[in-house]
Amino acid sequence: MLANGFGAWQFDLKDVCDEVRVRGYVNLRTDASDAAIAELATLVGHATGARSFGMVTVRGNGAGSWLPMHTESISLGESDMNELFALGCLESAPVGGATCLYDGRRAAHALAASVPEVLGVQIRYRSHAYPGEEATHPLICDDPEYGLVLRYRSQLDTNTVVNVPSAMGEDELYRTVDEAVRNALTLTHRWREGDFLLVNNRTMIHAREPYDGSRALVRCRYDDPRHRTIEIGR
Ligand SMILES: O=C(O)CCC(=O)C(=O)O
Ligand SMILES: [Fe+2]
Repeated sequence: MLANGFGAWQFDLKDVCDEVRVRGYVNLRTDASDAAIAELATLVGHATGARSFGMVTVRGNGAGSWLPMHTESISLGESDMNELFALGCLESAPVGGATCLYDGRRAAHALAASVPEVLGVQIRYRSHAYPGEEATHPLICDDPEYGLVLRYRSQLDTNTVVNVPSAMGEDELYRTVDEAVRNALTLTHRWREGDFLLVNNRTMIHAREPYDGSRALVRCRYDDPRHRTIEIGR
């Protein structure tokens, strides 16, 4: 299917599905409005087989630090975690604010080879945003489609390492994993208004750079059990 109607931009929705599965992300373009982003999110959801998505505007005014690297919705269990999410740009920050994507497969393979004691590590994740929610994930997950891949969120008070490797303390564990993730940097996405960055949450880890000024993104989580704001017709 070829989708038209987003200015001069055209894309093949089959390519979008392949790109996001194989490469882990794809950037599309639309107008920088809630309505245009919702329309594109619906088309993409239809093509990728999603049943619904939830849309939230994430608006900020300056941030002096990184948003820590994470797998989206990691406080949900493996079967409920969003497979795909997208960020649509309403307003890009004047300075900084890039979203970085890291290849969780590359990080997992590197860790498994160089620090095999992390293979048994599990981390329990809770969330201030969703009190009561918690899920325990193996740090290195054997995904039926993608093989060894990282499920991860950097050190936070809502993380609990279930079994710290005896040879390393918790701080060293996080330092080691953070470094492996940074070494798997795949994309530094500098935003343009109207960008729609679709991300494979089963393979990619993401983070956000510090920034100055105002910045607004629409976050669409597909098949999110907590937000099914928009149902996608079949
Ligand atoms: O602002 C960004 O670039 C990413 C935001 C994000 O990761 C989130 O809200 O989960
Ligand atoms: Fe996120």
